[in-house]
Amino acid sequence: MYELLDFKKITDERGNLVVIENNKEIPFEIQRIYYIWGTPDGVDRGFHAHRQLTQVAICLSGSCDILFDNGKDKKVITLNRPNYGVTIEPMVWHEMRNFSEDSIFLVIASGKYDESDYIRDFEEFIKLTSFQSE
Ligand code: T46
Repeated sequence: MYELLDFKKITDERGNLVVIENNKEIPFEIQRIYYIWGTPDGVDRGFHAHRQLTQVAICLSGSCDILFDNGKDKKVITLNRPNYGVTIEPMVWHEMRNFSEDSIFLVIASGKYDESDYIRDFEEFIKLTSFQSE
């Protein structure tokens, strides 16, 4: 449903540095980066799946939880280190919750923004997942 990524830290007396390159630390060609911060307390985001887009999310500062749902199983993971990432795969419903006040949520995406790639209706998502007919 997702892959956890533990980016290599280059640490010396000046602090830490993480390197992210196309098709290396990130398992695709990077087309877009966006980031989210200033999420008010108690506000959740996401609530959609992507048809084709693959992404990697990193909480550069602070923490947040992501709920993943593939139509059959649900998992919640916490991102709370700037050297940890998680893939957001196509056809996985995701909801971001519990953003800390200092959170900076960075997303690296395999494609340009395309609203037609979003499935924002949960019932439609469930219909489109093959698990429903099992
Ligand atoms: C995702 C999760 C993790 C754009 O115009 N261009 C963009 O590249 C993006 C990402 C968004 N927008 C517009 C679309 C909406 O009018 O910005 C507005 C907020 O987007 P949205 O409500 O989709 O934001 P989130 O936080 O619910 O979801 C975002 C990404 O959109 C989504 O792809 O997987 O973060």
